[in-house]
Amino acid sequence: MEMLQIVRADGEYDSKLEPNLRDEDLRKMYRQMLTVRRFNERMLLLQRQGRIGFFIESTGEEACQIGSAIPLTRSDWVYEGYRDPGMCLARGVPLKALVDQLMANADDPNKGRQMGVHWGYKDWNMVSLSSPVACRLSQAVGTAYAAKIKKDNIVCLTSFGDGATSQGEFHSAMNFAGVFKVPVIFFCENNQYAISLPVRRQTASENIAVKAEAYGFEGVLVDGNDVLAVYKATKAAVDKARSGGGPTLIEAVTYRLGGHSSSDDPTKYRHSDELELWKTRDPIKRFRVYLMKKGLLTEQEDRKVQDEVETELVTTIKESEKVPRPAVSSMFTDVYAEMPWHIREEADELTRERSQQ
Ligand SMILES: Cc1ncc(C[n+]2csc(CCOP(=O)(O)OP(=O)(O)O)c2C)c(N)n1
Repeated sequence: MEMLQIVRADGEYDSKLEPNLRDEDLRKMYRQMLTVRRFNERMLLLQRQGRIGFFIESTGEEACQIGSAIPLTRSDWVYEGYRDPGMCLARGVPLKALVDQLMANADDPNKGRQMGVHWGYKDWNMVSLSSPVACRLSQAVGTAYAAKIKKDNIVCLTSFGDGATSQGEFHSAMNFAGVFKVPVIFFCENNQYAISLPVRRQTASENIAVKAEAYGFEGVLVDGNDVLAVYKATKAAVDKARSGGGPTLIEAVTYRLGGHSSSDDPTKYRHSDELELWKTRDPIKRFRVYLMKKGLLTEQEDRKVQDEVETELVTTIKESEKVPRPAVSSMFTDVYAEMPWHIREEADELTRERSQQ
């Protein structure tokens, strides 16, 4: 199986394969990838300073996140992963909403109730993330199948890691999607590790994309550090799903440059040589060179974008930190349409106790 690559690690590109994107779209993609990179760096620092509780980095996986989200429309549905803040941004979720989520403050649309990095933005059709590995796959298949029955012209994309492909749920979701020709895109960000377990211990198959064959639909292997290749593969899968052609499994080959989470030390289980090799394949560096070769970015413009992204982040963090925690009373709301008596009793008791403190 050949891997789709349009822009090589050194920024050279195959003009015959370039997707049809406007100059302003390409510049926007670059800016969004940069935002994800700086967001990751800053949030990890905030975690180390005790200003947020927990964080999961996605440094190195920016092309996967941006390239896969752009081909979707606003009415499509996304079951994103914790390593997909860029998918949120590319769908239009404001940066502040991401920072609010991590700060668990009152402006967070989910009112601070979810675990950090468990994104979920109803207004952008991004479903609140469930932690168990691979459980999003069948949720996405269910949503896409329902849309098919209702004849809603939407597709559903779900993103997951290489580790998820060893779960039974991966098999169930892929099998159901194949049999019922469900309009779903399985987007596997193969970042080479499931916490400390390398992908070679995950499967004996030549790759993950090839597994789609067993379920009767197409599997596509793509360079996950090449944003144009990710875009092109996802766009084709989205168009196919929307026109009734059923599911696609996309394996985007990438690398997690950081740890699994803010609680992990990757030097314990992987060699620095490997890390250094993957740094030479950096998705942002190569896209920058590509844009410069195309005459769409100068050194000066690059510095300006970098500064703007940095300023936006700093301002956003300041704003989010000013927002108070959600009101304690909010923990009793949103569970039932009408509050039942036993919850009312608990809420009243808490109010009484707090007023006596
Ligand atoms: C069913 C289940 N088992 C174990 C865990 C603990 N866990 C959280 S993330 C993770 C690794 C997932 O790896 P992968 O699917 O490759 O995604 P990545 O984190 O690399 O993006 C594990 C084992 C879990 N959340 N759910």
